[in-house]
Amino acid sequence: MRKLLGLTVAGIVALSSSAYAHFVVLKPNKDIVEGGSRIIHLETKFTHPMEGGPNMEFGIVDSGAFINGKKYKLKWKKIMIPALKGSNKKAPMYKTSFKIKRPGVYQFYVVPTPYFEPAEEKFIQQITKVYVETFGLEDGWDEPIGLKAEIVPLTRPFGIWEGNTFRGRAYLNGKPLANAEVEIEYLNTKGVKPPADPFVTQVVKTDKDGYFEYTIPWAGWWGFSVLGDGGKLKKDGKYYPVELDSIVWVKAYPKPKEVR
Ligand SMILES: [Cu+2]
Repeated sequence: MRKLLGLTVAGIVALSSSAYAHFVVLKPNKDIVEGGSRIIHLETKFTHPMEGGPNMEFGIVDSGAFINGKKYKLKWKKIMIPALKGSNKKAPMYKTSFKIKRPGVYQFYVVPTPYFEPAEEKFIQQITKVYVETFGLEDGWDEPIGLKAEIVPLTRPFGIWEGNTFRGRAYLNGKPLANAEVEIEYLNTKGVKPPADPFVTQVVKTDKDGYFEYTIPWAGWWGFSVLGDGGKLKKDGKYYPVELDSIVWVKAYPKPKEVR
């Protein structure tokens, strides 16, 4: 996925698995709707957000919009995009539109197909959520929606400034996930060049009760991915581990220029 500089793939993976952080990106065109159009546009990709690619193969097993215990289905349109800028190899992304039914906080989620990562000899499946607050009703963002792997925010996941601390609690099969790695990446729309590999993916860990926190350093969309154990899956007669992750995306707004 990146230049290996003469090291074997296994060696590279042992050195730095974090540099390979995969993320399902789930992004609405706005995180807050106060007026105007009642349509929210969403897109999803399976990629490496900070590095800007490559985009990888995936499908959608399940998805929806949750509000007050009610689930609305989403219908996705598949669009093939270059795996890397300018390459002939293609990977899918998906787009959908959702009409706001009533005011409140919508929790959008996607359950992708498990992806086999040959470099790590395992499957990766990332259940991903994003929140949209609509028409002034802010309640409900702190409620789980019953996903197999799920982050429940303790920081309200919309209306966030850069420099705010995002706090969440990770669950796997309904139980708090202790001592797990949390990978954090910026959706790099500004051409930010990390000074060294460890800057690509920020890493924190959950505590014994599944809590984690991270202070968002600059404005933009940020993804939080808690790594979990999803058992094993068979491929070509062999069993491989499944990394079952829970992801949340939040948008941080720039510090106002009056106070910079
Ligand atoms: Cu990849």
